[in-house]
Amino acid sequence: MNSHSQSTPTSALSSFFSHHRPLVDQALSKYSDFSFSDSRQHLANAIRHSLLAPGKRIRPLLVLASHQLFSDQNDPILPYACAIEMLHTYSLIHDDLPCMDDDDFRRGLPTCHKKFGEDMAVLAGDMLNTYLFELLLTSLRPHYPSDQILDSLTHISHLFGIHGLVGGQALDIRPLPDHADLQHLKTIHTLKTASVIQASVQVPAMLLSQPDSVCSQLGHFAHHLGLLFQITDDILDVTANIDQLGKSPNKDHAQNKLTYVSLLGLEDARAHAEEQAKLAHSCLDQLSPLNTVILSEFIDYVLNRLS
Ligand code: GRG
Repeated sequence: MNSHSQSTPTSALSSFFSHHRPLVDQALSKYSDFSFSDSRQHLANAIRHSLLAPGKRIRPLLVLASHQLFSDQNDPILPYACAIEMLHTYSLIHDDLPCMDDDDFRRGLPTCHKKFGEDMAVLAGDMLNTYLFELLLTSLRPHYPSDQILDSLTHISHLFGIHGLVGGQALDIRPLPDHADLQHLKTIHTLKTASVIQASVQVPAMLLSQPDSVCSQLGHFAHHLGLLFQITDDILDVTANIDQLGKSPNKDHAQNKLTYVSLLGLEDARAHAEEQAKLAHSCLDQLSPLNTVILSEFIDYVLNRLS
């Protein structure tokens, strides 16, 4: 890691976080404010338990930072920022289930199935994964052209399915013994982790009708940031404690999982993180003269994060 290892973001990013995180949290609370007089309220409570738990909100904040490259308005893109957090939360709820990673704690709280039962946890994930599309279809139309909305929804449904998040998870939980190499690890995390970060960064530019060259350069940036995020996740699994992680540490090690640390060792994993950070910075350089200061500080924040 850099010699100035730190847990708090640097100055421009820290004021960006303190201004924008409450916007995301308030909007998430508004969009999940369901009220039923029957047992669906139990499901609504399960959804809010996981969605409003204190996550870092990295993906929705990336959505807002990317939108601000081209627009000074946050309100039109807030539903998309929330949709990405809903997608991410659904994946965490399902990943924590006994049939997958089997975790008891997440975001410093009992996991969804521990508090509400496995049945409700499955449904909470299902609901978030469906509801996010309803939210997007009902809230983006006044602000963005229909063609751009359709292209964006096509793009994200691809990134969230078998060619992205879900496919990466399948590869991760059913590893083939002869595939334990760096190339395979990169494939898993390009699909599982980087695809959601790519959706966060690229879609604001797509909705705002930016040229293909800009959208794809943002995609390259997000790919490297996503891999960086995963490498630091693997490092934190063996170096951080339960208070920093909000979940049990050493899970990957205990489950004998293929990770950057198990494959390369801690030192080489750190060198790989530095390399991905460098590549992400060089992608941003290609976006000149756009003001990429916040995205650039995001890279250093992810590289040096302690939670
Ligand atoms: C079940 C389809 C499906 C996918 C699961 C989320 C996931 C995919 C796996 C969890 C394990 C893991 C290490 C994923 C990659 C990194 C990741 C998503 C870490 C958690 O994200 P943070 O640190 O969490 O941003 P918070 O709680 O801060 O939002």
